[in-house]
Amino acid sequence: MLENLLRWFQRSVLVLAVAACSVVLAAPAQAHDVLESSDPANGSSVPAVPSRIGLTFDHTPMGIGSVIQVQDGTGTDQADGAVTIVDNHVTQAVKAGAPAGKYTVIWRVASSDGHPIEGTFTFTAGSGNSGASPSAAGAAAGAGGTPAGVIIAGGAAAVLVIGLAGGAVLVRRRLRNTESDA
Ligand SMILES: [Cu+2]
Repeated sequence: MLENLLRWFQRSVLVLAVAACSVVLAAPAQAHDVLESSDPANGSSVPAVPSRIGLTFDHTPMGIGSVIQVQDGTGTDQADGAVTIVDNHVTQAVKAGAPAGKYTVIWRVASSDGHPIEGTFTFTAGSGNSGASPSAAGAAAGAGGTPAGVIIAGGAAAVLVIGLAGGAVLVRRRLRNTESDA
């Protein structure tokens, strides 16, 4: 009778753990971030190369592995300094003196669910970037917030620990019963 109960409990813990893991795996697919807009907009013509490129996502990407290349017409990367993420806005400074012409922006960021996402867009600038580089100010601002994936994983781990602790108590009780029976 007690053995059956223990077996049932062990199975419950296993089911619970598997369920917790599938929540962890299922949640990310729904939370995959999407690029909502860019500045300059894809395919647009602007009077001059802007001093920074802006990307707006529907969620705040994680502050890891972000790369934004700003390639001029010759394929030279005119990006200046690191990518800056503030809320759902991702910014890349452009080198002062970046020439006029067609640009291709190649971006890659870590979605808030941890998946890498990437894309490209283009714009054409009538003249070069004459402004001072804002990269020093941009680099000071870091990414903030706790990634949702970390919270979910923490919750799953807590469920697992509670389940294992419960199982250990049952096993101990069962051992004590076995001893008193003997
Ligand atoms: Cu995803």
